[in-house]
Amino acid sequence: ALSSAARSGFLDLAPTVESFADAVVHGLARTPKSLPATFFYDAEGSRLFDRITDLPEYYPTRTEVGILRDHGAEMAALLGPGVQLVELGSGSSVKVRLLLDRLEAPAGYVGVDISRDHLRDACDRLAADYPDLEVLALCADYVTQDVPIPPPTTGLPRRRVAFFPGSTIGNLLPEEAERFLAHWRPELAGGGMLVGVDLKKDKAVLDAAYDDAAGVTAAFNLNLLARINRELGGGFDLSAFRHHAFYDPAKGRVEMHLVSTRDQIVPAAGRRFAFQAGESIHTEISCKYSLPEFQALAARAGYRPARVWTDPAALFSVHWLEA
Ligand code: AVJ
Repeated sequence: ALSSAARSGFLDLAPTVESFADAVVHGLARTPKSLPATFFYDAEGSRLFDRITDLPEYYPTRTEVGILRDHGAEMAALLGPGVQLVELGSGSSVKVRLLLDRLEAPAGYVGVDISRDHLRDACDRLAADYPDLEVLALCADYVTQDVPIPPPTTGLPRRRVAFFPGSTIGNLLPEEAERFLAHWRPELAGGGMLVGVDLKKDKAVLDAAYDDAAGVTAAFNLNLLARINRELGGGFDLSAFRHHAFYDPAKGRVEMHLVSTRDQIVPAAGRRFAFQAGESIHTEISCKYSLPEFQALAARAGYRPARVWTDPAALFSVHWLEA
């Protein structure tokens, strides 16, 4: 029998990652100020995000896991045997296991992530827990790079299926999400994509999900400034910024901001940045869709929206898009 080490590999497409310093200088020098949401996830930010997923107000994670538990067997039956499963953003080891446990003789697993160390850890754990599964860690920027997926060493898979859970696609604007889906379609032809998408709902529910009573999401947002202080010699006074997150029903998205509570000048990354009282740094968007809206977007990207599963309260959706 092959050892798990023999059945796991690593491939580096050497994504060019914008440095945190460059992102901070670019984002804070312009008007309105903004910072890319990708920089939330340092060690402290990842720890805070894990706490967010356990909050009573933050329904997406437990709801999506519930959908995968309740309908995973049907999903696996639909995908069929011999699937090569490609996970985009391989942070969520729990979710993909719910699929892997039910798939018939999967031809292989490919984890794609821009964060090299995180990716290797996640893939090593998966390879250890699934000794019969061929695991490949592929370091790449799955949004902007062309990512050619190597076939499993055992031969061509019956179908290739991308798994993109968590409503991470909501961090893209709708037109960016459409371009992203279109970009992946040729690589998935004959198979498809299984994608988790958060649904439009009552504003009060969404506002609470992104501004929880315990203040964990506020700490997650403010950690971006703490990270600038730690890594870039920043001088942010965290008590002079407040977390502001709200659902904009007209735009169909949650926006997160950090709002300066007073006029101030803050040194960071070798520069000085001026803030007026009430001025904000836009840190994240989280787009929400109705079922027909997302299906129409997927169709414009060239997919056939073949099946969708939701929870009984219709909070969250998992779409099967045939490529
Ligand atoms: C990981 C991007 C899906 O938008 O709900 C959670 C991130 N931000 N609370 C989301 C997040 C604030 C999350 N995603």
